[in-house]
Amino acid sequence: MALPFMTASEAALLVNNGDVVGMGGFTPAGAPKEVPTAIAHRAEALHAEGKEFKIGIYTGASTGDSCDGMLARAHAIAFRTPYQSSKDLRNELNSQQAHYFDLHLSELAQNLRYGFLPKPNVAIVEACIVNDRGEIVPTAGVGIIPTICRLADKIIVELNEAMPPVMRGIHDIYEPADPPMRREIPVYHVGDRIGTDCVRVNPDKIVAVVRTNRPNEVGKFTPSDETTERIGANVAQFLEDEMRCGRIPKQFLPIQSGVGNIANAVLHALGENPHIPPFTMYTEVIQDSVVDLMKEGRVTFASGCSLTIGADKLDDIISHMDFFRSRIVLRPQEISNNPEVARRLGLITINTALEADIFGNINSTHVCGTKMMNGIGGSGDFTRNAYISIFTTPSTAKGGAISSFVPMVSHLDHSEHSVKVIITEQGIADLRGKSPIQRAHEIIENCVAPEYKELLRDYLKNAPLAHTPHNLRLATAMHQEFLKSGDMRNTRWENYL
Ligand code: 0RQ
Repeated sequence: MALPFMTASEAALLVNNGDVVGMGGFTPAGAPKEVPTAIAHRAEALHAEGKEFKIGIYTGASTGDSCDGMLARAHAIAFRTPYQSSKDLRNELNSQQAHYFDLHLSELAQNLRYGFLPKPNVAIVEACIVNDRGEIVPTAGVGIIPTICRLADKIIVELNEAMPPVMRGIHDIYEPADPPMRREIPVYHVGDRIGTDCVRVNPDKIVAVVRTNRPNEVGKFTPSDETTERIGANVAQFLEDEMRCGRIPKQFLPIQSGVGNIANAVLHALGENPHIPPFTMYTEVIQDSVVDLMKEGRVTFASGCSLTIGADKLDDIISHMDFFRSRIVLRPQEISNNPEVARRLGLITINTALEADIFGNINSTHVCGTKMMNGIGGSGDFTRNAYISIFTTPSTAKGGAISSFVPMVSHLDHSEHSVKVIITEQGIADLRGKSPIQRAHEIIENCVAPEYKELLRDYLKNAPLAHTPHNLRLATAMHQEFLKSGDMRNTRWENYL
C-alpha cells in the first residue's frame, strides 16, 4: 500500500465542520503545524462565504502558534481541552467564543477511552517516521498520540523532515488497560521501558501524509533574574536540608518540575548544589536546563512526555543520539503524569502558583478568579501524589501591584491538603503538620513580600476566632482593590468591612 502523500491544504479538506480532532505532541514540541494552519485558512474561507466551520480540539498540552494561535484567530474552535498557553486562544476562551474545560493532563486519554468526552474522529500527528505497516514514530512530544490514533477513523500524519528518523528509540509507547482489567503501570525506576518504540495503527486509517520541514515553535527563555535565582537557591537549600535531616534518602528522589523560567532556575540551582547528588527526573516537560545538566552528569536520566527545548538543544540531542537515547525516554502523558507511578516513585514535585493564600491553597489558573491563564496542566497529577509537593512563586507580580499571597485564593486548583511547601524569593514556608493559623504565620513571615506582611497580619486580626480564621467580607478585598485602583497595596480593610 502506498502512503497517501498530499499537501496540507488537501489534507485540510478531510476535516469538516463539527469534527472532533485530536492533535499529537505536547507543548509546541511535536505538535502538528502545517495542517492546523491549513484548517484555519479553510475556516476563514468558509466563514467568508457565510458558512459555519468549527472543530473540537484535544491536544496533549499547549501547542505552537501555527495550531492554537491560527485556529483561534480563525474562530475555528468549538471546544478545547486540556491546556493551552496561546494569547489569542486565551482571548477566545475568556470571551466564551470557544468552550474550554481544564483537565488534569494524565486523565485526558482515559476520559476519551471511557467515552466521557466526544470521540475524536480525526487525529493529526507529527512523525519522524511513518510507513505502510502503520508504524508512526512521534517526534519531540508524545501527548495523547496512542489513544487518538486508536480512536480516530482518520489519521493525518505530518512527516517532519526537521525531525530525523534517528529519533526512533527515544519513545516508549504504552497504553494501560481500562478498569476493571487495569494493573499497575510497571515503571519501577524512572528509566524503565514498558512499551514499544512507535505507535502501531491500522494503516488503512492513514488518510494523508503531509511532508513538512519545520522546527518546533518552542519559545526562548528570558534570562533568569535575581528573583528567579533566589527562588532556585531557596528550593535547593530546602532540599539539601531535607536530605541532611534524613527526610529525603541519601541517593535522592526523582524530580518533577513544571515549565518556565522559575523551573529552569530551580533546576540550575539543584545542578550547582554540591550536596545534592546526581539525580533523575520523572516529569512531563524536559526543558533546556535538563540537557545541560545531563551533559554535566548532574542529571542521570530524564523520563518525560516532551523535549520542550530550543532548536539548538534539540539539534544537540539529535547529533548525539547514542548518548541521549540511553538517558531520555518520552512517554504518553497518561504514563509520564501517572498518579500511581508518581506516588510509588516518590517524586519531589516543583510547580508554579499564580496565587496562593495564607492557608496554603493554590490558584494555578485564574487571574483574579475569572480569567483563564493556561490551565492546571500536570501540576495536579503530580502535586496530589508527591513525596514532597513544592509550589514556587515570586512574592509579587506586576511590579508589586499584586501580592501573590492573599487571604483566600480567588480560584482553587490545589488545596491545602496537597500542598506541603511554598517557596518564594523571600524564603520557605514548610506547611507540613501545621494547623491553618500556624500555616498562615509561616507563610506571612517567610514568603510574603515585606510591603504586604502587615496587611496580611491585620487580615488575621480582623477575622473571628475559628479553625480557619477568615473574614468573608474581606477575603477578596485585595482582589477588589486591584480591580478598582490597579494596586493591592492600596487595600484598607476598613473600606471593605
Ligand atoms: O504576566 O506575562 O503579562 O507579565 O502571570 O507569570 O511569573 O511569568 O510565571 O510563566 O511561570 O507562569 C502559574 C501561569 C505561571 C504557569 C503559571 C502574571 C505575571 C505574568 C505569568 P505577564 P510568570 P510563569 C507543567 C506544570 C499551571 C500548569 C502547571 C502555569 C504571568 O506556571 O500555567 O503548573 N501553571 N503545569 O505577571 C495576576 C497574579 C499573578 C499574575 C502572576 N497573582 N495575578 N497575574 N501573574 N501572578 C507544565 C504543563 O503542564 C505543560
